[in-house]
Amino acid sequence: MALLNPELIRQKAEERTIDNSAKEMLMHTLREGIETVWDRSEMQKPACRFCSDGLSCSRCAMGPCRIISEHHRERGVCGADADLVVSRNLLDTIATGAASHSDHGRDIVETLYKTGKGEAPGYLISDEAKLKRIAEELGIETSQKSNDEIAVSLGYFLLDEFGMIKNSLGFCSRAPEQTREIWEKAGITPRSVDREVVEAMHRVHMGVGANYANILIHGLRTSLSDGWGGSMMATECSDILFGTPAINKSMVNLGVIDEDYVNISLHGHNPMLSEMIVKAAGEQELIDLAKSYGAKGINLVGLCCTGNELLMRKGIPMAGNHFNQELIITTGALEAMVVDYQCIFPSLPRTASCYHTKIISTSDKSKMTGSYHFDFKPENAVETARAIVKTAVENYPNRIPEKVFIPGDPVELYSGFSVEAIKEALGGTFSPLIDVIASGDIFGAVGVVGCNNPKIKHDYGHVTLAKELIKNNILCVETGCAAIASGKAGLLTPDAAFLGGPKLKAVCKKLGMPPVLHMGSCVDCSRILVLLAELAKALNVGIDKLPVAGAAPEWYSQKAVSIGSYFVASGVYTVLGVMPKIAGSNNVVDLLTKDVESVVNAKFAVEPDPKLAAELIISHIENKRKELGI
Ligand code: XCC
Ligand code: SF4
Repeated sequence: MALLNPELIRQKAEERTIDNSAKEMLMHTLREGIETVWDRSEMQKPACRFCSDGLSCSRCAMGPCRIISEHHRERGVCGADADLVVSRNLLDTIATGAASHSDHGRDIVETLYKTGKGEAPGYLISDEAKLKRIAEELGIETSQKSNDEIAVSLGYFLLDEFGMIKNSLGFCSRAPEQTREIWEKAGITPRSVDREVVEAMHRVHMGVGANYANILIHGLRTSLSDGWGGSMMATECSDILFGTPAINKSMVNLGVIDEDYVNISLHGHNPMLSEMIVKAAGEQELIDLAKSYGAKGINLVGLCCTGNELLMRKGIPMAGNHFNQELIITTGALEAMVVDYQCIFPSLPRTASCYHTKIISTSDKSKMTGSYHFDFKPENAVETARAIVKTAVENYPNRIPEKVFIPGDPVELYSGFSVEAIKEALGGTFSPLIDVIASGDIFGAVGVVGCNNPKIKHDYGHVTLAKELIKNNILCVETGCAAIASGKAGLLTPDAAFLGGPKLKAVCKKLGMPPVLHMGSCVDCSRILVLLAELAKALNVGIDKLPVAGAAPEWYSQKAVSIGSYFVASGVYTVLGVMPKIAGSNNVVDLLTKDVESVVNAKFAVEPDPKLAAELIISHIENKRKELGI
């Protein structure tokens, strides 16, 4: 790698990303010979065709098996055919994603419960009104109770939904009646979070599920237990603990690193960690310590979804999305990267070994070889957060000034578009939004979500799709790494309205809103579900009737598969930019891209070219508008 000439280096960086600050850093890594996700992706090529098509199975000790029809290997040792191998692999993927979101949700619910019990010093109920509102919505008596008591009851109620005594999920009643009827008829109403995931694991065991359709239908049910269960709990309880996001302004891209400060990046997913680091980093004693080392103070920056949580609630600047995580280390000005779980490259300590940066892991679920580990728990959160920030500050003198290279200027963005914030901005009711959708001033709305994946040029899928959609007067609501991509590209400001079609532009101007709304982290895709439910109920239809769609142009994670599945199961047509590992079974492909429509009135499509994906979405929205008679 280090042998590339400057022109080749520039070309390679151009091929890999459209994020300008990332481009500069990428050229830097190519010059210095620092390995990144793109290099490893190249080294993995060519990918195994059987794995890519979902045709390999290593579930049991009679295998591993590969289905190779052209060589008459039609079945694994146990007798499983292509349909079964592919569908089982997919259910495994959905269950992994649902489990990840939901286990994050459980950590938050547990923190809320312990906060009420007085066992989590340092945590507070930040949104008391929401605590009451959610408790009452779930039928919990609040009138005679203190906030702490309500937190305990609500926490207990939700923890109970992970198990199976109740066999129902409270937040499912938020879905419109018509949507719930579809679930009932299809037999996919989720019964509890853990039950669906455990049952999925049971069904993929050798000799259990042997009918691909039956397996995939359970995949939909499992994903619903994530979207309307674990993820929704994560969102709602995070709002209660840390505040419901309100519209705010901040900055994004690798340029948010400030050479004069102790820089700490917060990477991962759960705000129960990152919010505590924010508190600690605001303590005068630690700021003074940073100053005593010659820094001007402490600069916190976000990455990925925990970054989104902080951006949404606190306006903490955002360094970037998934594929910015290695590049931020190569600025040479990052004292510590604090991580919890999910989407954290296991090789980060290796990247950091070329610099002074300390990778600090905090979750006993997610220990990393080569990281500094702090055992972070609700009970010890305050002291542990302080110790982590102190470690970062004390690392400042180890910075090697000759290695510091910080690219360009950050871009301005607006975030904080929770459902509550949107409603408030509309004057306390969704009717203005419904009116502009009905009049066609907003042609439709699309949830653009998900990750980065080296199979798609970094951020190109997200940004191109969003631009095409707004050009056609379609409002984008985004979460996760997609939202960060739009932020870096300048789409999250009211000024970006000039890129929108004339009608959307006028609406954005009138309301002073961006054409692309940042609604939060990946668990906050549940905010999109709530918004859809509100719109559908106002129109007295199921979600499947709305002129809306979902898209995951650059998805990579199992969580994204779960999100895509609960979008579809909730009635939302969803276009993926990366082909899932299902091509080995025509039956599975047909079921997901055609036949599932007869069950939930929505389906998947796969289209790697974001411009063509936009065409698919526009024509879908056109059809939905016709059906609705608007
Ligand atoms: Fe991870 Fe949530 Fe994907 Fe980004 S979008 S790469 S899942 S951080 Ni959530
Ligand atoms: Fe092979 Fe069947 Fe075992 Fe899978 S479950 S490894 S297909 S024998």
